[in-house]
Amino acid sequence: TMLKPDSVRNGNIGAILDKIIKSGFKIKAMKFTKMSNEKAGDFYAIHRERPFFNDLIEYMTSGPIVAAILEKENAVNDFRDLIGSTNPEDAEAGTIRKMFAKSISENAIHGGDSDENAKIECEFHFSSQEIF
Ligand code: FUP
Repeated sequence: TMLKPDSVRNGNIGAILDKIIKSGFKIKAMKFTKMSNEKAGDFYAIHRERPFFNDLIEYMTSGPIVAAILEKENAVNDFRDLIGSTNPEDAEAGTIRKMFAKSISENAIHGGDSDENAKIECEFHFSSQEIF
């Protein structure tokens, strides 16, 4: 996961992590970091041709984030249920995006969309020595 720059700026890191932990996810790795333009571009390479790409990169590099690796049975699906729809307007009540996100472009948190991508994203942010 990544707690995005708006979550850091708005003081929501603690509340969001509390919800994640209380939902049964175990923290395997965590860091407070800032993405470079290049790293953010690589992370969101799949969206490079989309009209919102430049705004997405500007936002994701606008301040520090919290990156973490989370462990749970059925983690990818359960985490997507916990964070809610990409657009907070469509997100279910009680989800992290409904509670903490302002808009589709500044939507508080990232979650991997498949086991395969989650593994790639773990390796994107963490070396093997940083995973416990
Ligand atoms: P998600 O998997 O829910 O994070 O959503 P996507 O991978 O579809 O989108 C990644 C990020 O691109 C979103 F978190 C925010 C941004 N985005 C927009 O700004 N506008 C859009 O219409 C779609 C996505």
